Amino acid sequence: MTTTTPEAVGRSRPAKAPAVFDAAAARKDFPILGTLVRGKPLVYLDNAATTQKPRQVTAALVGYYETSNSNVHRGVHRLSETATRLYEGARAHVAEFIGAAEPAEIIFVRGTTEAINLVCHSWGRPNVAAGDEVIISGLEHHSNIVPWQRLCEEKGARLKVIPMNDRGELLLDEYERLFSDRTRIVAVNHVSNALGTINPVAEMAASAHARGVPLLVDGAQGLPHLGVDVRALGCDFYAFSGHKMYAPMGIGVLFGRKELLSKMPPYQSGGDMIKSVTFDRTIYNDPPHLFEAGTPNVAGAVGLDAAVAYLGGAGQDAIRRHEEEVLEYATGRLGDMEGLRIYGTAREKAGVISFTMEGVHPHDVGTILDTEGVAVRTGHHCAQPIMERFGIPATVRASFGLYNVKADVDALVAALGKVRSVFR
Ligand code: 7TS
Repeated sequence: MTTTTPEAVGRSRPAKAPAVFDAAAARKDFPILGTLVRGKPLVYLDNAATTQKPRQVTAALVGYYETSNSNVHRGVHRLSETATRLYEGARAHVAEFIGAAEPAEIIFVRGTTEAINLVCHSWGRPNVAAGDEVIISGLEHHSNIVPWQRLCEEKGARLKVIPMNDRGELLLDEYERLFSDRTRIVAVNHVSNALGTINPVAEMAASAHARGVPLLVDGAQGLPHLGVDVRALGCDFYAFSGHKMYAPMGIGVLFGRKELLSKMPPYQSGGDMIKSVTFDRTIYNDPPHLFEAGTPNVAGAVGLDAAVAYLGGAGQDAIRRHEEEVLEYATGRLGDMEGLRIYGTAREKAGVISFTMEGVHPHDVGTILDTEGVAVRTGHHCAQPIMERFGIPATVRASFGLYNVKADVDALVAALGKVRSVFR
């Protein structure tokens, strides 16, 4: 028998977040960090790909399924009311967490990829025509390139790309010059998953708005490291994935300003996005439901809600300071290693170190690190244009989460020493 009540599922947030983040204590919330990989303690440094989940999130998932599981928005029975309250409660908490004006500005989707596709489909198709222009940056993940490229191909529009310098920073003068009277939207990431660059999105939004152009932020890597206040950023759309912020896979969010959402046609069609249907005519529902056709990922939303409570309770500013410290330590230690080159040396950086080792293919580095229990990502990180910009096929990427500590960096450096000894 479980003792969790439906009302207890999801959240417990202290009144005030502490000023300092206690990573050692937080590690105890993540059971996977206590496991062995290939006989060695796991050193998890692949957080940009996905983060691990704290007990608070997995307990919320189990609690939901054991006490409250039901479909939402359709039953009069008790469980359906509870599930609906939890789902809509999650929406309200996410809205509050990111500073949205109201819950209706939060659309639940599968993740960042779906959020960007939704905007391309429902905002892009009606608003981008032949000869128009879309601005993205050279730092984008494929999921903020390919949907825009397809839209431009379909419409006969032009994709313009903001270049970067050798540190991996966007050239803002060039950005200003890319605007024309045909610019329809700007889409840029908050933090680069391949280089860690933090982009000045508030400034970039102000430039776009001065010309009457909306701006979408791909926040997949922004929210987990920096937190976000969408009103302070001044963005029109902000997309993020639950699984990169300690929540389950398969749930994500598109924030959209109400003014834009209210003018957008549906994305997918089916149940829940309608008010009434006859064979002659369908009357659509209002946002956010208009964009959430079909049974949603209710458990995912409950898990996301728990992750939001977890991050809110720990305090995103405190988490950010802790991660900055670990990143700085790692940059120093890796920077001291002979034959190791770091890609992405922006002045404003978060969460990521991409590097190569002279004479060793990144995949070989990753494979040897794995034998030491150290999990990193190797490859192009779904950002091939960045690799092309630097003239390399791939990098090794260590990416940090809130539970990483300096000892993880020491383990990485020791394992890289092993790589060196094998390839000497
Ligand atoms: N945008 C950025 C900046 C990302 O880093 C990613 C995923 C996505 C969009 C797509 O997110 P999804 O949840 O819809 O897949 N990035 C990575 C990565 O760096 N390694 O694996 C996935």
